[in-house]
Parts: sequence; structure tokens; C-alpha cells
Amino acid sequence: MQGMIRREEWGIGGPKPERIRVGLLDSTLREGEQTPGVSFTVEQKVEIAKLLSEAGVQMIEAGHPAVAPDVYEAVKRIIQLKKEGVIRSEIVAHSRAVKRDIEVAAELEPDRIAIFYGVSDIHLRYKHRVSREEALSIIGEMVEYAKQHGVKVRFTAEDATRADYDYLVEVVKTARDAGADRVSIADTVGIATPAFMRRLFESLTRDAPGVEFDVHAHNDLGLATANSLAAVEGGATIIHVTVNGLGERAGITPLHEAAVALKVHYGIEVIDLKLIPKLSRLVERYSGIPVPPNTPVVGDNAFTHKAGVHVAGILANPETYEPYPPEMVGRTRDYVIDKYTGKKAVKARLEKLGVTVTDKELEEIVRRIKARPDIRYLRDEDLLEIASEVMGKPLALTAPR
Ligand code: AKG
Repeated sequence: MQGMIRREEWGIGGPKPERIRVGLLDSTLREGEQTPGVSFTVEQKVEIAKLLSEAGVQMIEAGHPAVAPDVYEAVKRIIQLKKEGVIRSEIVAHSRAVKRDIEVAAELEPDRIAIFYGVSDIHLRYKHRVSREEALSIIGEMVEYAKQHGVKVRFTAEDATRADYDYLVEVVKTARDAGADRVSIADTVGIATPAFMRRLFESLTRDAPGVEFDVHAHNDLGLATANSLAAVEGGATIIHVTVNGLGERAGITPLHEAAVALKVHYGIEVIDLKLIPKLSRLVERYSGIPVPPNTPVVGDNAFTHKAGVHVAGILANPETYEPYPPEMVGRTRDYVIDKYTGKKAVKARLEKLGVTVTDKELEEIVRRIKARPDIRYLRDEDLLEIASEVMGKPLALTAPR
């Protein structure tokens, strides 16, 4: 049909783009700790870093050592574990573009120092109070200074998505020529759109070659994951993520979303997906920031179905209402029983509980369930109670669900 959009052309389950090469940098311990109300202990950070490494995260941004003594201590401990071979991920220490921060980070001997500097006119004028030219010389000087300490250097162009494009190219070239092999393009206020991000990275990889790009996308408009994927399609090779999407304000790209989307859309398994729920629970506990039930991948409801039509579909073939099987991320599917439930779901649940009903009994059980809108979750015990009343015989919970 003329003008029709073909599914595979949009990359939904279609051919995988060959040129995509991507890994994750997890910044739960740096950006994530910038979440209001969050302060991890050193021990908690070490435990999180170990699990991130076990999951196969390529880079861990362990913290900004100059910020506080406990941050320094945590970065030190994590680097020590890297040296001992317990942690395998590349360890990145964050730093402002000031000599003292760089020295403090360098004395811990991380694999890489990441130096950030705001490059939009807003940041240059109101935060740094320098001209564009002065900023370029600070960036060049600080990257070179960090390189002299024998580490790999990433330069972060903070607020890059609001910077003048030609100036941003100059910034990237300055950082590259001073010795940075990676440049992070930060959508610091989460203002970009996917179309813009893809074009931005396509343009930067063309206009400033010889450097690899990270994408650091904030989630102020709920576009962080979409923007990160678009950046990867444009040429970015590292996505910055945090567990549960922690970070300043609305946070950044959640690890669970990026990792699963990369698998579903491009067939790329950047980490062990089955460890994602464990990471999420660990960080939920240590951060004190609850994961809402409707959170993709890791939320309680992510694989729980409800309406009769949906559950009937799932019972016939889970693909009807699931984009990927829950087992892919170490989870299982479930369905709830309430006034939305249909006969197939109730029958299947009762069978699972070891109860066989006639069609007439089933109809009556479903009628009674639908007559109770006040019950939001019908537990197995409640269902058995209703079935027992309808069938006129006692029923007890025997088989596990
Ligand atoms: C931001 O711009 O939001 C940052 O946190 C800096 C990110 C980075 O270093 O890549």
C-alpha cells in the first residue's frame, strides 16, 4: 500500500541496525546520589558497584571524590576492588574543571577522570561568567592537566543540547586535541527530543571525528530513554544510566529501560538482564526511593494483567499483551482478579488452586466477583471463599499459586 509505514523500517522487532555499538555507564553512585534525600553509605556503594560489575556494566561512575570525605572513601574502595580484580567495570571519577578536583580524583588512580564544564551560553554567562573563548582554554588546559596524571579522560559538555552547535563542535575538538578520548554530550535539563538527538550525534560524529561520544540524558520531560536510544542511532557508544532512574530532579535514563530497550529493539544485550530486578531492589532499599508499581521492567505491575480480554489473551499466548517475556529479565507474569476479570482467568486461577468448576458454577462465581467493586485485589483465599459458597462445599488453599 502506498505511503504505508512498514514496521521493520522503524526498527520494531525488525532487522537490527548493524552499525550500533553501545555500552552502559552506570552513574547511580554519582548522579544517583544527587537525588534529593539520597545518601548511600560507603558499604552500600561498594555492594552496588559489585552488583553492577557482576551484571556486566561497562563503566561505573563511582563518585566525585572532592565532594565529601565519604564520597572520596567510597571511590577509593571501589578502585581498590577493581585493582584486586573483584570489580571488572571501568571506574570513572567525576571532577569539576578545576585543578584541585582533578588532583583529588587522580590520587585515587581511577581508570578515567570525567571533567565537566557548562558550554551553553546560559551556563557560560550565569554560572561560569566567562566568554566562549575563555571556556575553550579552560577546557583544553584542564583536560591536558588530567591527562598528565596518566588516566583516561572524558570531557563532559554540560548543557550541550542548549549550546550553539558550531561552538559545541569547537568544544569537542578542543577536548579531543587536549587528550580526551570520550566526550559526554549532556542533555542537562532534559529538553531534547529524539529527532534532535539523533541529528545532533550524527552531526557531531561527522564534524568532530576521532572521539567517542557518551549520552547523558535527563528525564525532565520523560524522554530520557528515547533520547538516549536516538543518540545511539546517531553514533553515541555509551549511554549514561542510573538504577531506577535516580538523579537530579526527575533523574536520568533508567538502567532497566535502556538495557531492555537495547535488547528488544536492536538485539543487543549490554548487561545480564536477569540481574536488573536485584539491582533495582537493592537500590530501592538503600536509596529509600520507592519504585512505583507501574514502572517498566521492575515495577510490581510490569508483568501483571487485569482485564478479562487481556488475561484470556495471555492464557492463549502471552505475546498478545507482552512485548517480551518476563523471564528475559528474571521475572514471572501474573494476573489479578477483580470486577474486570473474565471467566477464562477465574477458571485458570481456580484450576491452579486445585479446584474444578462447572460452567454454571463459574458463571455464578464471576457474577459475584463483578458485584464486589469494593474489592480491588481478590486474594486466592477470597476467591476460594466465593467458590466455596457457590459450590456449597468447603475449599482450602492447598496448591501454591
Ligand atoms: C549533567 O550535565 O547533567 C551532568 O550530570 C554531567 C554529566 C556527565 O558528566 O556526563
